[in-house]
Amino acid sequence: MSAVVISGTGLYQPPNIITNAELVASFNAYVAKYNAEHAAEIEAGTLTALSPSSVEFIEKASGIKQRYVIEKEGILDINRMYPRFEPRPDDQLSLMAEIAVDAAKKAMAAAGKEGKDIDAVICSSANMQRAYPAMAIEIQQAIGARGYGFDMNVACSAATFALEQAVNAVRSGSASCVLVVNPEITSAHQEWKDRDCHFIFGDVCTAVIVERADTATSKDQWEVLGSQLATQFSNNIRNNFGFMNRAEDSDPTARDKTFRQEGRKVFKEVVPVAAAHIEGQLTQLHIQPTDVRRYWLHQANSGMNQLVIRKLINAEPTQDVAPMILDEYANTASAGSIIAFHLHRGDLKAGDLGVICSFGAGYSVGSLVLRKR
Ligand code: CO8
Repeated sequence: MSAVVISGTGLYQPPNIITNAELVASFNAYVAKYNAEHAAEIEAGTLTALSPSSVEFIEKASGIKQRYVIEKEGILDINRMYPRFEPRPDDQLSLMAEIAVDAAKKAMAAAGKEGKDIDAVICSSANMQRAYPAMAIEIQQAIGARGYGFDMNVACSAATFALEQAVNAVRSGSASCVLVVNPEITSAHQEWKDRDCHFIFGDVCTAVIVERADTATSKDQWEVLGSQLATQFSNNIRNNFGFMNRAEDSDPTARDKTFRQEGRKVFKEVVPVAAAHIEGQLTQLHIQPTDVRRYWLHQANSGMNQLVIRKLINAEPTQDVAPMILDEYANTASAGSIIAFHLHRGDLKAGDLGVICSFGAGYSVGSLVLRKR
């Protein structure tokens, strides 16, 4: 049986940046307007005044300095505060497929593959643009791939969970070369009016090629030594938007129909789970955490990643051991650990070990142990 390798990655980066200063200026203008418009109710105690956000808080609490977004004006418009996208006719490539195709073509070029070489497409992200047909099948057609495609969603762990499906498909022989794409248009389901989370997310798309080692021609190959997935139900990160909303006569614009979380609980509960998950997987593979040359971790909060690394290697986390891309990209849901892997692996040598690990809503944790060939 041939080994299974990751032989190429690609990244779509949106054209617009929103800095923390721009975001906070817009948010605070919205707060001032809201408080002025509701002054009487606030005075009477029937409404609570909104509090302003601050750049200092955002950078200290999260490590985020800016985010990329596909559309910026609608988000910063205090009378709207979400992106403005033109609806597209059914015969035009949908936006989610478009960014996925962009990232996919870059990953295919890196792996030396054409559409005809790919026989499975998995589109996996924290939210899908539509219910059906599957985004993956539209992407499959757009890149000229063979075989089959399907969508899946495990929120922030969507990429690692999809990679395990890709690895298993190649191992079992149901596919020989799989494209995994993670188009994350988080700006459309982020809650930009909520001070607790308005700074967290950014848009992006990542793509990964997984194939049999004996078909791989890329100079940059990463053997997948193992993958491990775990889930445990929690309501601490939740979004109730869905096809039942209409039948339940619930308001599709209500607060529970966009991203919401108990951030502090998530922080406390997920760090030990993620560290134990990685350690457990490494133990099974007879690898010490300190033998791992690089950890490409989920990018939700710089403090979280520092704690995970400290628990694992009992040393100060450095950019060399666990590179952070959060400051530039913010939290990009499932794509974060893959962006880190995409941007920060060129200096590793044959034989070096690395771990990709995601953690987030579900709760969910997914990890892959890789060895540079
Ligand atoms: N500006 C100024 N002050 C603020 C702000 C703000 N914007 N927000 C809160 N504060 C204040 C609070 O009011 C509070 O004040 P006080 O102490 O007086 O009560 C104080 O700051 C501290 O507030 P918190 O306790 O909420 O702040 P934390 O230190 O916990 O930091 C974080 C908040 C950054 C959110 C932090 O808790 C965190 O990062 N937690 C981890 C979250 C995480 O990893 N979540 C994963 C989500 S991603 C995922 O799983 C994928 C989901 C699907 C994608 C969805 C895409 C849209």
